[in-house]
Amino acid sequence: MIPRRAAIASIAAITVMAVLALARPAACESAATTPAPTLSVQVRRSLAHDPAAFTQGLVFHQGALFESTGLYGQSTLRRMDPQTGGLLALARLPGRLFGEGLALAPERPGAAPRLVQLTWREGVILTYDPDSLRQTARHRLRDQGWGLAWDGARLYLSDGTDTLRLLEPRAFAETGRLAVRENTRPVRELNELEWVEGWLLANIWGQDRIAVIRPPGAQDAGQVAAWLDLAPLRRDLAPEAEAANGIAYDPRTRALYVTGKRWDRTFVLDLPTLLTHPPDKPRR
Ligand SMILES: [Ca+2]
Repeated sequence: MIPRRAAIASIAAITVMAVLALARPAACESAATTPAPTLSVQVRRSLAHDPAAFTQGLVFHQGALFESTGLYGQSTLRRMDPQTGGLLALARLPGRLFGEGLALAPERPGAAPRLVQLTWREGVILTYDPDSLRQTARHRLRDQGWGLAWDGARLYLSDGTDTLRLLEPRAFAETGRLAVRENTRPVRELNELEWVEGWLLANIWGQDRIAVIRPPGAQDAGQVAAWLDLAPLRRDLAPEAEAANGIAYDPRTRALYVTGKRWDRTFVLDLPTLLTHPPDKPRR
């Protein structure tokens, strides 16, 4: 026989469990259908950008902006002054290579970082000395290359799908994958990438917004936490400006540099508040 007090406690526990069981599907459904918030951006200043540059990659390193541009016969690697946007150095790619994503990554821990430039469909990754823009090596790339970012330990490569490939930095072998979702919806055509204070940022092909993605090791890895709205920047752009595609980050000034294909300006944005702290770790 169960004592009366224990019986009441059991009934109370069962009732709580039943309420939780009923509440859970509704909570999940709500979370699965709520879009990630769209955040407005604050423009700090803007600088000149070559309106002929078909931007595919942008990265900041030691006081300079580096850019990769695409199109056959027009692809380049550039170093620019981040104050004025003025061109400091330029290297041209062979006419049969279409330049794509760009990142700085050392071959091994402790080594000086070298520039790593993807090509679109040519199956080639090129590396360069960032000071001279002299090509130092050539590697094989499986499938297409779109965007590239370095988090200090591994590279993230986009290829136009909803899934990022994780690569080790020596021979660029694949070590993992990250499927990007907004709730349950796959986020396709991920393009230019940037690693910012523990978050992964991605342009989406043809859209004036940047996805803020929770990276591997964070809670809800692969989920879009927010969108950065770039649409208002169009007001200050020539009508010829094409897709937004170019994100770089200067951690010293906490500034985001954003530009796009054939944009005549590069915008320097304040770091959105969400990005001032790294994403949460998984709950235990
Ligand atoms: Ca970038």
